[in-house]
Amino acid sequence: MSVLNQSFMQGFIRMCTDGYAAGWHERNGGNASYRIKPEEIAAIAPQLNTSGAWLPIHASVPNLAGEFFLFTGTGKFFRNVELKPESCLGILEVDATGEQYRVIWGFADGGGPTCELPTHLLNHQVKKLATDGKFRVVYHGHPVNIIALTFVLPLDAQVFSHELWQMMTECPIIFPAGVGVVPWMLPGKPDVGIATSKLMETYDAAVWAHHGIFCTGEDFDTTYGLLHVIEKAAAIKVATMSMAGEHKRQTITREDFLSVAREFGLTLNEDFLR
Ligand code: 2HA
Ligand code: ZN
Repeated sequence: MSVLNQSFMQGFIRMCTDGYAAGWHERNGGNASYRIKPEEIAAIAPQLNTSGAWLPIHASVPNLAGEFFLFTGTGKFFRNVELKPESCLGILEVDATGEQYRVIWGFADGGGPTCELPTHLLNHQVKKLATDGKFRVVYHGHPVNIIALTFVLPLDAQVFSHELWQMMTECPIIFPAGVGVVPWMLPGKPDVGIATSKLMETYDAAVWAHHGIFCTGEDFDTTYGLLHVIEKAAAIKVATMSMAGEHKRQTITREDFLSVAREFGLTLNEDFLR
């Protein structure tokens, strides 16, 4: 079966297409990656080309040595992923030291993986360790409302988590750890990757001030769904602030959150309930 017909490829393309339709990927905005399962790589092995050069990752990911990833490409538009997946996407192999990668499929018009490669791989490394290998997806988008909130709320995980949880009853069930917040940093560099991956030890999502958000998860549905839920909660926050600033006539209380936690067996960060 061709690489393009594999179910992981189809799921990845659908996530990109849906993210574009949702408005999170203007021009070449956003990027995504998936840690491919050994059996998925085995199924396409004859179609991979391992003659390419090893290139520096500019980050150290020894825990990902020998792993394979599907990535969106630098300068590629999510809008085009479904039409030209073999140009917009590529499969990478990480070397035995976790310092280098090579392209073994895709990027047919040249180019390579997203400039956020270090952040993606550092996040994968943290999540692989933290979830016993379960998490396989890292997804970055530029959703309007979450970005808007980074101009008016303090850039603080407590405030963002608390406010987003309050906007919809299901939020604490979907992201019980809350969300991390990275201050404005230069994108596409190892430093922002290190800062983000440090937060991923605690959270499944990290807001990037004045830029966007990174979400991680087990599969495409839950990772896409996490970004979707956070952005919807942010939209409700923006709507309430547009009507009444910081004023809330009523809201979900600390006791309400605690009863949700009891009912669903969640451990909510107590600091974020204040
Ligand atoms: O253009 O979103 O963060 C891709 C990006 C960089
Ligand atoms: Zn971005």
